[in-house]
Amino acid sequence: MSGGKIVTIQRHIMEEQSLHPEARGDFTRLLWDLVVAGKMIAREVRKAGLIDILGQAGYQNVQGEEVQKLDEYAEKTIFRAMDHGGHLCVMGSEEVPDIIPIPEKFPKGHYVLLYDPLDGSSNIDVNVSVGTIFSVYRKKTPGIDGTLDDCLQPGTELVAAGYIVYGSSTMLVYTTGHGVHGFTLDPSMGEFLLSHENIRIPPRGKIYSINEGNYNFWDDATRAYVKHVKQMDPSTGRPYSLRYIGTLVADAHRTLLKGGIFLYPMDYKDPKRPQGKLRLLYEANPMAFIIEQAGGAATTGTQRIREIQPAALHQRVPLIIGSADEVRLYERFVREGSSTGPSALAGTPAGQKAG
Ligand code: AHM
Ligand code: MG
Repeated sequence: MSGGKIVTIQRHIMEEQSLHPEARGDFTRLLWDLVVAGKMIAREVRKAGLIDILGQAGYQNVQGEEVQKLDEYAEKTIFRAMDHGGHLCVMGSEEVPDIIPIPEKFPKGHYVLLYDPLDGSSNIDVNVSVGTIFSVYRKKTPGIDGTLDDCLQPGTELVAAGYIVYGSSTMLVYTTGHGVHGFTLDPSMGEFLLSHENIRIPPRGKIYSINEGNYNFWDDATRAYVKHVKQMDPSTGRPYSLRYIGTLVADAHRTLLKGGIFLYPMDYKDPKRPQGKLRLLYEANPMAFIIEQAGGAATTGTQRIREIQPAALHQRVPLIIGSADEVRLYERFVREGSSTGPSALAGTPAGQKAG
C-alpha cells in the first residue's frame, strides 16, 4: 500500500518516464490517453444495468442516438482515444480480425498498442467484474506505418502492459518493467490514485482458479495437479479453495494480490480451440508480464509464455499464471506426470511433490 502518499496516475507515469532516460514523453502521453479511455469505459460500465431502461444495442435511446453494446463502445473508445496522438504506428484489438492502421490524416509514432477492450464481456449481464487489457511494444520494422510483424512480437519485447478491472471499484494496474503498481479510481474526482505500490505476488497461495467444467477436456497433468491441490495442505489443514470468476482480468487480479494459481489449459478434446482459449497477444502476454514483474510466473506448462514467438494475431495458448512456487509445481506435473502417472503424484501435500 502507498502509506498515505497521494499520487495521481499522471504523476506516477511521469516519474516512471524519468527511469527511462531515452524517453521523449511520447510513451507518457500514450499512457495518459489510455487512462482517459479507461475512465470513459468505467463510466459506461457503471450504467450497464440500465441498458434495458435506456435501450438495447441496435435500438435508439431517448435522444434518438443509437445505443451501443458495451464491448463495441469499449472498442471504439480506445480507438478514438489512441488513433490521433501521434504515438502509435498500428493497433490490434481482440475484437478486430486484422491489424488496425492509424488513419492517414494523423501522425504516426514508434509504438504498437494491442488491447482487449472488454474482457469477460459475457459477465456484464450478471453484474460481475469485467476489464480492459493493454500491451505496448516498440515498432521494430522500418517505414512509417506499423505492420503485422510489429504486432507479432514475443512478450519479452513488451514495453508496458496493464489492465483495468471494473469491479466494486475501478482499478488500473500497470508495469513498464519497474514493478507493478495499482491505482484506484476516485469516481467523485475522476482521478486514479496510487493505492497499491510495488505489488508483490505471494510465493505461494491457497487458491486455485480454473473452469472445472472442462475437466474431461484436460490433459492428465492438469487433472493430476487439480486433484493434488484438493488434498489437505498440512500448512493450513485444508485443501486449496476454488475461486473462478470467468473474467481473466478479475481472476488474474485476485491471483496477483492473494497468490495462488490461475489455469486455462489446453482444451485438447475441443476441436474449436485445441490450443487453449485465451489469446497470446491480448490476454496471455500482458498478464504474464505483470505477474512476472510482481515475482510470479507464467507458463503454458512447457514454455514461458513471454518467450513464444507469435504466429498469428489471434493465436490462442494454454495459460497458467500465479505464485512462482505454484506455477513451478504445475510445470513439474507436466514434465513428470505422464511418466510417474497422476496417482503416483497424488498423496503428497499441496505445495510439495514426491521425488
Ligand atoms: P472473452 O474475451 O470472449 O471475454 O473470453 C475471455 C474470457 C476470459 O476473461 C476468461 O478467463 C475466460 O474467457 C473464461 O472462459 P470460460 O467461460 O470458458 O471459463
Ligand atoms: Mg478477453
